[in-house]
Amino acid sequence: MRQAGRSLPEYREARASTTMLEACLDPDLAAEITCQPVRRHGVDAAIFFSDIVVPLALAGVDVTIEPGVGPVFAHPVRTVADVAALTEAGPPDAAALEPVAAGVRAAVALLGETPLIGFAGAPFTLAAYLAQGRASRDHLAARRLMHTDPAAWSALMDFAAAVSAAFLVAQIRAGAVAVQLFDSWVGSLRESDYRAHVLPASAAVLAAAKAEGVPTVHFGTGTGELLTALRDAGADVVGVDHRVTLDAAVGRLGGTTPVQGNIDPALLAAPWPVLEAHVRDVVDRGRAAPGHVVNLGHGVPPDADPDVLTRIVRLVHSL
Ligand code: 1CP
Repeated sequence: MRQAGRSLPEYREARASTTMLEACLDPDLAAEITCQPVRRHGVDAAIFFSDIVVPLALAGVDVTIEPGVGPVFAHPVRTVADVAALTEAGPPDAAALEPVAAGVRAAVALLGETPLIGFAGAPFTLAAYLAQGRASRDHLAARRLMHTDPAAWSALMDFAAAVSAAFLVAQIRAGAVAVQLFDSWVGSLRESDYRAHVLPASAAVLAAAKAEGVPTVHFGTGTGELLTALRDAGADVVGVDHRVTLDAAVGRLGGTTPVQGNIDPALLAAPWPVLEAHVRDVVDRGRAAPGHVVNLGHGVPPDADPDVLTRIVRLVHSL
């Protein structure tokens, strides 16, 4: 999860002479990078190498991914006129998404028996970048727009949902057998705002994926207060970050929802006995759920030791 490949020397080598977006749109390169963590760590599934802003770029939005920064947009979206200019061309169609579909097909061919998970950014998280123009700490530009101009917000949510759904459907039709919707920054909202101004758009995205017949995972950071809302948006599995223990999350979800998570990325740097105890605790607490996908609570730090990740995978398999 979260730019996991960045910690691998083979990733940095493969990426050496390309920009991030070029790499995402080069099907053979994207497929190769997708397989690297599977080969090295022996994980049970691959996540497609791409980025949440790729379908926006393919919709004609002026965006780059800056090293060490993340997505940067030339024209932050703050007004109805900005939203109108943004959405004029509509979401990317199947032809525009062909580099993504080709990358998924190539990855599926290389992976053999190992399943491929597709993903997309959820409408709020896409809007957080679009409104701010880049990463932000509290996503104030998006949260302001929601309340200062509800009509512009609603049009932005509709567009972001269409982009997100198109990206997922392209990956599913090309061979992804499950998808994860990343609403990484939605934990900045109170539940009432989430349910009123965001959930319908995310529900539309998850419904589009479900209509293609694949299971869905829904994840955000800092979402302890939103776990039931994330489930109510229509997800089969709810991702949990490191802030809430899995048994507590399962309790909040009523005991019937499978969960994903939630090894604390900070502990990857801890002495092995400390990390091992934490991983065992995560697996134990996950047994409270009807299903548990073991994962990190959020992303792999770029300076993580890849051998530590391999050791975690071995330990989890042994359990
Ligand atoms: O782990 C993988 O490599 C899988 C592919 C993947 C995924 C699932 C990438 C490649 N990005 C993503 C999702 C993504 N991108 C999310 C959702 C997950 C999460 O919460 O991290 C988000 C928020 C982004 C946006 C983004 N793209 C950021 C974060 C910026 C911020 O606001 O803090 C960054 C740094 C990127 C660039 C990026 N995306 C992916 C990689 C490998 C990189 C680094 C680029 C590089 O190596 O130069």
